[in-house]
Amino acid sequence: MTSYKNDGDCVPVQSMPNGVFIPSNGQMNGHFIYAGDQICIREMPQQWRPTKWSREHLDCMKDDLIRFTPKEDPSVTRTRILMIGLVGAGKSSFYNTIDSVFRNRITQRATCGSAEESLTKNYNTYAIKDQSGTDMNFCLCDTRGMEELNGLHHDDCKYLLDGHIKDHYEFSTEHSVSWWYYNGTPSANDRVHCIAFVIDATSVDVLSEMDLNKIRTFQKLAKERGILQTVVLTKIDNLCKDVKKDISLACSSTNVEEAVQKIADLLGLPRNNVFPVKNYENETELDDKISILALAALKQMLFFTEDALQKKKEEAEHEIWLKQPCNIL
Ligand SMILES: Nc1nc2c(ncn2[C@@H]2O[C@H](COP(=O)(O)OP(=O)(O)OP(=O)(O)O)[C@@H](O)[C@H]2O)c(=O)[nH]1
Ligand SMILES: [Mg+2]
Repeated sequence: MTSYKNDGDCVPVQSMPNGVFIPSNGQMNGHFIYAGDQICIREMPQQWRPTKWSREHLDCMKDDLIRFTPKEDPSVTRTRILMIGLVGAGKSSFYNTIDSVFRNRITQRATCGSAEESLTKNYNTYAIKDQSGTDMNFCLCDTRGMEELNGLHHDDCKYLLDGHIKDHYEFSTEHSVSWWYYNGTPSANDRVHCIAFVIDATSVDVLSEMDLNKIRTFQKLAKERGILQTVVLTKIDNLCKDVKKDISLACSSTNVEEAVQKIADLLGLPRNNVFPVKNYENETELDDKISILALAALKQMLFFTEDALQKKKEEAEHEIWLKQPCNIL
């Protein structure tokens, strides 16, 4: 057992994965900080969203996702998550981040980068494979970013949610989907079950009314269809210097907490539908903390989608019950 100097006191340290220590009295969690050439220990602030940062927790989430099967609606065998957001928000990078975690290396299947216009032009459905090469029971759908003046065509928004748009369709701001890419008989699996609004955390304070209205158009359509709405709040590393250095501080950073609260208020969603993440973008090696935030977001989205499907089923059953002649007064 080692001990380190903590404001004059010697704190016995039990374990130190990635600079995090658990003192033997178990009463305090902390981080090493470097003051000049001295190592000190700073107490870890209270987390506003309690999160575990261990490798065991990461492996556990991976297993949960590999085993995940939608159960609430028997006709749905693969949960479809649609990523919607402004240009450069990090939609394609979020898919790459999830794919990287399961492939055990940094991957770049979806093209990402910075440009004035959206780099992603097509509708791309990405299945994610487990380590045996089998597709898991969820998919992430990437879309063209909504530009300042041009959004997705209004009809395409509805068609997307209802599963009418075939994979690889190239979005146009001028016209809606052509018959070639139109699926006239979508299955339950083709329909969208969860929307992830992908939003750059540093843009939350400066989102224009025009941008918000584009998001709200989708929200209205999602609400009419009982589709779950969530937010993936990206680039939290650019929100706070401490978080950039150590992603595990995301859940104790007041900057991140405020951004989560703000976007939840703007979109009228519960705070726990907002998931702060940092995508893999500069890294060449996996980092457990980045992976933990991404998988926590995905896992919660899938579980909440199950709840939304259950609610929809109950509402449909109630509708049928109401229509029975003996129940009409
Ligand atoms: N620092 C940081 N950069 C990020 C993060 N996520 C994405 N980026 C960078 O942001 C830029 C845009 O990311 P993309 O994933 O291409 O964004 P997009 O939403 O798919 O953009 P379009 O397809 O053009 O609409 C890229 O340069 C990414 O490397 C993040 O969490 N942190
Ligand atoms: Mg993209």
